[in-house]
Amino acid sequence: LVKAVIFDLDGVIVSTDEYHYRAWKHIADDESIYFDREYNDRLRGVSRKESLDIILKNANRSYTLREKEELLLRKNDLYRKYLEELSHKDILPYVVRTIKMLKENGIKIAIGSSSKNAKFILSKLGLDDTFDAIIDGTMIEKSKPDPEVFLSASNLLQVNPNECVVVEDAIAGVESAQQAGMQVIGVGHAVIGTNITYKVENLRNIAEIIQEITEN
Ligand code: B16
Ligand code: MG
Repeated sequence: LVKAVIFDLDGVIVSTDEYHYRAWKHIADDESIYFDREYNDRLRGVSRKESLDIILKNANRSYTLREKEELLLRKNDLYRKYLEELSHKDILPYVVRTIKMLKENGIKIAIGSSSKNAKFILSKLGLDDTFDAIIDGTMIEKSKPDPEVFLSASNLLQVNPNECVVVEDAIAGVESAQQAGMQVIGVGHAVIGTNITYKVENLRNIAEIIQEITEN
């Protein structure tokens, strides 16, 4: 039985993954560190701090804690500038329809994001009052692939993990959901190599997939 669907935010509800990429690319270029879209896929679902550590693996010198703090601030400032421009029209295709369908069927919905900017993004999209629960990067100790974010969401919803379905675009997020004992629907190119049953390009057929999971 499916009683709740927990959505990842960046890359599932909205294409902020592209803005993360541009902001990190800017930082990497300034520091003369190699960075491309393939590297960016490794940052999906991973916290800001851990993302920087992954990027700095390509640097030819080491960075002090203070320098790292400064880079993190700069990256977030750049990223927030992109976020300022967000509005309802940036919600990805089929998202609004999916949310409506789930609500009509009495299925609870939540957000499970590693981002500390999640609430700001949701308000920009006009989705602040849409979800039954929101767990974001400010509320967790361990980022994806740790299951904490999704377990906290199911806890807040008061739904058993095995009755939750997670919708994710990141390998780290898929692992997180699997460790939480939840079903996963993978979205987009980054999860193609994972061993999950359901992989989609967008949320178009989510209703049918949830129906299938319910019947199994
Ligand atoms: P912030 P999600 C994640 O969000 C992003 O996928 C990841 O790229 C980012 O580093 C992380 O949030 C932290 O974001 O810098 O805004 O705190 O996909 O879990 O919704
Ligand atoms: Mg994501």
